[in-house]
Amino acid sequence: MTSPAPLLIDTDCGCDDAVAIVTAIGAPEVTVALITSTWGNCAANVAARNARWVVEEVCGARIDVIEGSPAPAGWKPTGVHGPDGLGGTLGAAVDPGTVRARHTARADGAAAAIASFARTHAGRGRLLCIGPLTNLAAALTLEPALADLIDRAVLMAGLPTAGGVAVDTNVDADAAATAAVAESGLRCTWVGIPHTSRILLSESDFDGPRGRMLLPTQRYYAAQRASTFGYSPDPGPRWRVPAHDAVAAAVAIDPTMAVTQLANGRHQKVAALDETSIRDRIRVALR
Ligand SMILES: [Ca+2]
Repeated sequence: MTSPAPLLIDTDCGCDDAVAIVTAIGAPEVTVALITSTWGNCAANVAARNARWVVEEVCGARIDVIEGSPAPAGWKPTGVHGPDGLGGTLGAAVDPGTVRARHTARADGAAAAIASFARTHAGRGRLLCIGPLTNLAAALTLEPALADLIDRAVLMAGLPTAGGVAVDTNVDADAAATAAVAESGLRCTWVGIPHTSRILLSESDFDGPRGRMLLPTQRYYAAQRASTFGYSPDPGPRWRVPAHDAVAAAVAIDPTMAVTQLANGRHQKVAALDETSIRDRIRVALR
């Protein structure tokens, strides 16, 4: 068996990001080498705090988390993921004391960390980007060879159409960054919302030790998403929550879980998913 592929996760750590991180850490095919945070579901510093909580408290792991650039002036989170990005479970204030600050952040930020990861793991490193693409676009500028150094980047985002039509939150949030990534020579797999929203998780998927820690975040997120996607808003046993970012994580872990179409250049977009295998993969990781 080949050694696990190094994986960097770039995340605006909200409720579905938390499931994605647990899924990736639990996968034997990859080693999560580094996590960088970005703004989106919450501010980048809150996302870093949230990711640390998932890594350390939920998974009992030790992985460096690097805080990304702050959001553009005037940006405010939608609140879909709660005031803290995790359904209110951790609180909005970023208090280093709430999660043990065992890791040293790079002073030069997330983009430099992505570039450094790419050079260290040249030809083998994979990226999983599950927030706005601000950090990745900055890394492409910082390291012109990034596209050739990275084995594959899996993005929880729809590949923008030729007309620039808005596709989903991660695409819209930083449209300039999305365009820069879409026009780059990176080997990207774009996993859009029409596919990720098909895989729904429910109460019984969270009955293991890790799942139980995430359950309050998922109940909150499920209630927020019910009206948009037509899921049950019932807070009882019928609630459902879209696995969005965890679906992209599964594709980053095992590319055979997705059937893709070549879109342009080195960019591929998902045409179909092995939904049963992806769901099973997430369930096992939550135990
Ligand atoms: Ca996300």
